[in-house]
Amino acid sequence: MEENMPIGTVVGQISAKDPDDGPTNGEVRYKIVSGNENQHITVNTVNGIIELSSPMDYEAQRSILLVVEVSDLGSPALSSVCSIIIQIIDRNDNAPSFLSLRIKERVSEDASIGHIISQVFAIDKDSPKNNNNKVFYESSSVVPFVIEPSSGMVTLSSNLDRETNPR
Ligand SMILES: [Ca+2]
Ligand SMILES: [Ca+2]
Ligand SMILES: [Ca+2]
Repeated sequence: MEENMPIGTVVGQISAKDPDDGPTNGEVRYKIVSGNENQHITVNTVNGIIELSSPMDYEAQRSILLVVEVSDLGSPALSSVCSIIIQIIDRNDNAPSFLSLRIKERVSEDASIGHIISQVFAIDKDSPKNNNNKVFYESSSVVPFVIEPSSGMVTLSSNLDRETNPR
């Protein structure tokens, strides 16, 4: 199941068979007996439909363990349990963010083209699967620097002149 799915999304259905005859001995009821720590899931007592009761965040929790008990209505009731693991699939719901928003570097005006000025870093909390956390750098201002898209390395792209370009 993907993260951020709406409440009420049907995740699956459990079904158990009871070979006994009759309206009570053969009829079953489902109940979550353990797991489901953060109460994200409900299981319908009668039909075993597994539903989402609060949205999942992959970055906070990657799977849900459910232990479900099925019991008949006989007297005494007979039951068995089964465990279910629901894996959460990442969606690209986090934008990358820079580790520092302002970087100040001093560059000599006679630095040559290609001189390394700085390196910027950004992180993205999504999973590496599908490159959801892969970061590319791009500069949107007209400056005498270029930024290497994958490494974030900032280098000088034209000659500086303190008299025309004081900062
Ligand atoms: Ca998320
Ligand atoms: Ca995500
Ligand atoms: Ca992302």
